[in-house]
Parts: sequence; C-alpha cells; structure tokens
Amino acid sequence: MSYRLAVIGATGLVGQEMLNILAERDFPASEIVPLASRKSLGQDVMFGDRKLKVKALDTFDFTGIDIALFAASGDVAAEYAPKAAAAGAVVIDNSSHFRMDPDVPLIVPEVNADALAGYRKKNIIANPNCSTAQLVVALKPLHDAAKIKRVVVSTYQSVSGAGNEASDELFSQTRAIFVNDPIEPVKFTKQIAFNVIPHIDRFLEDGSTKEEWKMTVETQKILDPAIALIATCVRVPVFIGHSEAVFVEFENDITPGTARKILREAPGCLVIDKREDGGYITPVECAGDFATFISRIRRDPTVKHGLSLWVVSDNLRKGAALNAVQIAESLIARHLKKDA
Ligand code: 11C
Repeated sequence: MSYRLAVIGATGLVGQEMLNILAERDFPASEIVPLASRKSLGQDVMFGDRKLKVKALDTFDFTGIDIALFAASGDVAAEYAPKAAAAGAVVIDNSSHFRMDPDVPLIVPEVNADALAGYRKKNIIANPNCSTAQLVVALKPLHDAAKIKRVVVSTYQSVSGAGNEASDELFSQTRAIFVNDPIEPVKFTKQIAFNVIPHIDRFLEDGSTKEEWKMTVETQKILDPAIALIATCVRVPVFIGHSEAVFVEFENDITPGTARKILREAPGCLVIDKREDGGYITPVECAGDFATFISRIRRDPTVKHGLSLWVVSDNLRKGAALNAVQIAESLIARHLKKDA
C-alpha cells in the first residue's frame, strides 16, 4: 500500500521540513518527486539519508501522482494546484490561496478531520496559517468542554515563518550589530535583530494586517464560525517557534485545573505548566518537535468565565509541514485506501 507523492517548493524551509517529516514518520511512499522553480533545477534535497534531484514544476506532468504537497507561494498554488488536481492528484496546499474557498476544506486533523470529505469538490485541501494551526489545536478541546465565545490573542512569531531570506536577515543583522556594520532591512520593514515588529503580511483597510485577519477567519472556518477573535501579530527575533498569549472567554465555567486535565489528554497537545521558574515552554525548546505546547494556564478574572494560556509550537512543523503530512495520513486512512 504505497503512494506517489510530489512536494512542490521542495527547496524552501517548509518543503524541506515536509521531506524530513515524511521520512521521520515512515510515510508509505513508493516515490517522492521534489519540484521547484527553474532556478532550483538540478539541486539535491535530502529525503532521510537519500538525495533526490529537484525537477522543474512548470514542465512536470502530475499524471499518476496520488498526493501533491504544495509548499510554495499563493501565486504558484493558484497556477499549478488546479493542474495537479485535474491530473488526479489530491492537492494539500500550504498557501493562503484556497483557504477561504467554500469548496476547499481547511483542515487541522486533531480538530476537523471529518471535513476532509469535502476535498472531492476540487481535489484540493488547504493547510491553515501556522499561527492558526497551533491555536486551534489548543482551543478545540476547551471549546468542546465550555464553549468559547471570544478569543484575544497576541502572537510572537519567529522569522522562519517568513522564509529562508527572512531567517538569513535576522542572522546577518545580529552579526552586523555586533561588528558595528550598518543595518539594511530588506525582507522586514524595520530592524528585526534585537527588536519586535507589530506587522506581519500586508495592511488591510480596517487597520489590521492580513495575518491577523487570517487568524480570525481560519479559526472560524476550522473550529466554529460563532467564535469572535481578535489578534495582534508580532514578529520577534526568534528563528523557529511561534508563541501566543491567548485570552479565552467561555460561555460556561471552566477552571484552570479542569482545562489542564483536558489539555493533557487532548490530541497534539503537551502541557508544561509548573507555576515555578522555568516551568513553562519557550520557542527554542519546541523547535523540531511535533506538539503544540501549552503553559501558564490561569484564570482571567476580568471576565465571568475566562482563561489565559501560553501556546507555543514549531511553526515549520505543526504550523506547516507536519500538519500537511498529517492531512495526507488522514486522507489515506479515510479516503484513499489502496489494497495491500
Ligand atoms: C508568518 N504565518 O509567520 C506566516 C507564514 O498564510 O501561510 C505563513 C503565511 C501563510 O510569516
């Protein structure tokens, strides 16, 4: 029982992480074709301990591919995902391009795997934004227990969320400051080293950013359209791992103790909450891990039924590549079973 896979954007941070995770999880693949733009043609990428040659996306024939994992831009997804889907591949797309399309399911397997069946309309499944994915993994079990009314979230997002060049910019700016070289922001609009920037993605008319809007509408699509959510998304000088300070207001009472117990047993969640020095998670500790970590669970006394949480996860893994691979695994288990 094995599957032919294509990974689009295989030389990028998320594409490489997809290959790592497919190898780590022993994904039942008979073939993996790494694809990228012409400028990466002929490069090698690693799949476990094997080297795979990158092929050009623009001339690739998707016939015979079972699953196409897209880790490219929205523009690339807009052009090539429908072609791959028409050739018979089920597309799992990490860009924002298809997420709010009513005919495309937006999936976090721990939260709404039942919605996967909707993939048949277009042969496309969307993967959410990284900051949404980890948030809904933590919120879902609490919503089931006490019904969430409203969420106020501030994010602390690592530079790897913005790609390879952004990670290089944090490194080179940090170095430049130490050796007294001038700083030239390129990918970020302001200095990112030793700074924080309250701006991710483009500005919208109401003063919010698209990253903040995505957190609201994606949470509503994945978890519950009745949840009100406001986000402030901030870039911080961390290489890997998005952190979130989350205030949740519930319909019904839920104590921190009950929440801790529920989250301890919830799929994808790992509670580290000792209420002492160092008894919480930070992004450097979550890098390379699969879990959504939850710490600092306490009552929010400013509302009738409120909790405050600290949620951290590896944005390249649960926020992108891992979630995409988990979608592929759920798809196989539920809809694409082949005879052994
Ligand atoms: C960031 N969350 O950290 C973004 C990256 O819609 O998939 C992912 C953007 C997206 O910059």
